[in-house]
Amino acid sequence: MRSRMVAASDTVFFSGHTMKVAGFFLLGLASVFSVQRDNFRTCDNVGFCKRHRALEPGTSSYAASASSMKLNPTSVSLDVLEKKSDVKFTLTIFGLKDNTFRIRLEEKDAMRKRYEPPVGDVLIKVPEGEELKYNGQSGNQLTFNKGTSRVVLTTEPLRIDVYSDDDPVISINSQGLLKFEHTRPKPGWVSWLSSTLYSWFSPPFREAPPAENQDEENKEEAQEGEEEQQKEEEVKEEEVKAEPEEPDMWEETFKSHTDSKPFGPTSIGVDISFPGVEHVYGIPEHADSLALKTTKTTDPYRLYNLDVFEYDLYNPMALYGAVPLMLAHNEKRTVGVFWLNAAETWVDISSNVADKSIFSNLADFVTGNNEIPQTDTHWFSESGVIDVFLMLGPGPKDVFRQYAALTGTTPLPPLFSISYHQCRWNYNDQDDVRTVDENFDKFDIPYDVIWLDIEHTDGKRYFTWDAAKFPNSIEMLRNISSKGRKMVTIVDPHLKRDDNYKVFAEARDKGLLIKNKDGGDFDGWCWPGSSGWPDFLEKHVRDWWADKFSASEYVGSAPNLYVWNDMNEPSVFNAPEITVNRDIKHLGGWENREVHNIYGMYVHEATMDGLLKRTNYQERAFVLTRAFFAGTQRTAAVWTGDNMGEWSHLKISNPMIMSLNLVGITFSGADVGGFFRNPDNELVTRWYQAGAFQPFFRAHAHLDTKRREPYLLPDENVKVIREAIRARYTYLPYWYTEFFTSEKDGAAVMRPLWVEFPKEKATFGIDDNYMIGSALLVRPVTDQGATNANVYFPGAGEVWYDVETYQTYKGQQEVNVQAPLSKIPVYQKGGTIIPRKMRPRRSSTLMFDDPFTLVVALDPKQEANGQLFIDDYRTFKYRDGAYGFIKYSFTSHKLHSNVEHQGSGFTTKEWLERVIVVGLPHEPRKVTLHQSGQTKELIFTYDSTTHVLIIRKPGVNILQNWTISLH
Ligand code: NBV
Repeated sequence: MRSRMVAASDTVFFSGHTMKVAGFFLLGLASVFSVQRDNFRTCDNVGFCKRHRALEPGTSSYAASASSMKLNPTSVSLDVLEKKSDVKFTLTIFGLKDNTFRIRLEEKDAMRKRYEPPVGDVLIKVPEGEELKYNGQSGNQLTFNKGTSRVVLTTEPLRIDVYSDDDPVISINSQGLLKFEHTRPKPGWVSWLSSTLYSWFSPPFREAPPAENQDEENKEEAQEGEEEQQKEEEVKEEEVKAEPEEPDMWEETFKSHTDSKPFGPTSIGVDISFPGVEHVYGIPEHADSLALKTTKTTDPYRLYNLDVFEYDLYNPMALYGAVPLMLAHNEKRTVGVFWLNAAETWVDISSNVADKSIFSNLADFVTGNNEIPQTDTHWFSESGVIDVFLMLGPGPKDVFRQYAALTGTTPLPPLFSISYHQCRWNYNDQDDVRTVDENFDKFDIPYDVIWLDIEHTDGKRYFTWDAAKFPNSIEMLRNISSKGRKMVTIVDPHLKRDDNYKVFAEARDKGLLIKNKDGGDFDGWCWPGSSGWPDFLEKHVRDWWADKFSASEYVGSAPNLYVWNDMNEPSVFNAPEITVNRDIKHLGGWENREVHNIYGMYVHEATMDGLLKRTNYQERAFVLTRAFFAGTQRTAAVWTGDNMGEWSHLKISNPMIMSLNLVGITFSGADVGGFFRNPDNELVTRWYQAGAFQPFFRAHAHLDTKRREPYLLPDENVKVIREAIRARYTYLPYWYTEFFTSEKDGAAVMRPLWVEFPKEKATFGIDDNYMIGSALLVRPVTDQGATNANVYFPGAGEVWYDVETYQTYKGQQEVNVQAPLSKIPVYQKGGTIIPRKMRPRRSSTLMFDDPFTLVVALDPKQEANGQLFIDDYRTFKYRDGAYGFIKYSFTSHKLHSNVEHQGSGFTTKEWLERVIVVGLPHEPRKVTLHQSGQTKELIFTYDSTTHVLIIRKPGVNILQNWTISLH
């Protein structure tokens, strides 16, 4: 049984636990575990989705005028005319640094400004231009060159083709699906006037506002003005040729909610094709396979930040976050398309290969066999402008770098945050926290962070504590801090409407809350009951929020307390689709429909700023967010929300997290164990094994679930889970180094195999094997009762080593390996060197000074390379150079340590306690260490069956140059 909250007229939300809020009734319902689909709109009941989807490929009615061309050193702009309506647009093509183009299409004489995320918020800066050379006109085609790429613009019908080294790689509007719903007066002057008056109160409008208080005389003038305006409108209606109006253009109703749409239809859309490509990826967040599917028989993939309760798998429904970035990949090349738009967006995908297999008869299929594959995508958003970045790779890591140059990277997380997190809704009180903390020690299981969910507050008033349950939070925080541990508390963005709740009262009094369509403070329902939401789009509101995390404002907090932002889509129980109404107003005058997908990012950004402020930006911090957008990676880690304790959800966690990694959100994970339901011991155990090898590693569970802290399981499971968590800790130096390099180059940390083996077609559709960095291959077991697993070992000529047994596997083959419950199939690639720390401790902080083990896995040429980044594991001093970066190479029987960077007086106590050389065919006679002109003989053991050499106690400080020779 579980409970469900329903409004009188409308099912609004499942609370999942018993609570009573005025106006709502709680019903106990028998369990039917799947999403309540009718809470969410499908394309069929979204006006603009229907309108764009109904377009048939064909000739575009848009034409560019070559004579209007304005050439600039790094860009070109032209007038574009939509011929049915005579509406004019401006098309601009920008050449950008590093094999990137930008294409913008804006309405020329728009009645109302359209929202674009301010530079600095999504784009980290104005992207750097690069020379775009005009190469002349031939017929109706204009060509522009940049490096080895070129853009061919066909003026009529408008079409843009992008070539890389003479190969066509991206084509825009080749199917003629471009549709830009221009701003227009509402049909009928009365409603036009009312929408205009309405518009006068909002900054984004072009028209100057009228005098504030019209007196009687002015009224007459106003009337005349109205008549004039009416005439103007008639003229305009003549100028702008009549387009068929559809009923949902000026108002839309979903369930009991009516969207007033004062500005009418404003959507934009266009088709983008990838010739030669069969596989496209990205555009999270969806609970779907990594390689995106054709949407011929489903809805398009939807991007609209939503709190979807008990989400279903393998479908294109929207989830909590949105990143409109797609990667298209084939054996030759990877390209990326970033659709910079914060409004609701849908993406249709069709493929001449996939769709053929769905629809065609056998004959078609056979005759079509030789066709070049092509994936066609169709993007449309409810508002905004068309602003598309084309990143031409040519490799996956080039696209990561190109996208990182636009939206930034994940800053190096503090070490504790990539360690293990123990969460639950809820740890009930201080005693509970103490008991959990002690049990981890008693059972020798490391953990770094314990989390508190909403029940820890005084009546869901964030930044407060329930005084009866947490009478002395400072003492509690001090206790865990003595073992280097931290706490995370939840801070949601809804503020209880309670005059005595300081945070709310302040927000209201200072006018910081989002408004309803009529201008009053928006009042919605969430955990605390009637609530208000700060308008995080405004910098001054974010600054105000950030200050709430100071020690004096967040009473009972301490420096080792970090924060979790949930419900920041935002989730509103009694509003359409469980989020704010589209026509609510932000303080800058924007409607939520224009900015919806970016709101959550501003919430976590302000939270991160608050945490950093506490130490005057000296110590790094940690924030977890549920809602996200392009740029989220800069200030928060992401988790995949309310999954279920089911095998299928364990399985999908891998492609979902990989998908986030592909779009720069490298620090991401899923609730270990599954949020809803009671997973059995086997599932919990397998989930720990998977989570230990995913970037963000946190166990979490719903309030109504049975306790499942790892030590509560039967001995057999505790043992396996302990090993999995410990394995995570041994690999922390490797994770940390990967996060450091990813901060620089934006590379995915958890990578699909094709990122490392881009030419190997067999990897393109693989969801369940992945790489961490370029050295570790992981294949978590995600099937109930499985004692074997199929592992795909990529790379012709590569050799892979089982990290526990050192058994070897050749590349480019699938092998069914033994995987009993105790086994996590993890393999190190021959040719790599991985730094580890093998001494089990209670938390990562206690490992700061621990010695390293280097695992040298030799390739068939008996060579290997690796690297290690070290710093103080917690501050920003590494940005001033206070860190060590060491390169390792093994060649000609010698292992070299080469300190590439040691700066700003950085030193460390860490040292080298062991070197394991794997794949060494013969036992050496002697092993010596050479350092600063001195030679020392080292003790070692060699196993001739596994071909593993273990060299003991080189004893050197880790930040030194030395050579170990095998004789
Ligand atoms: O705050 C309660 C939960 C939280 O535990 C979970 O992780 C979030 O995704 N929260 C959602 C609200 C309600 C869930 C039914």
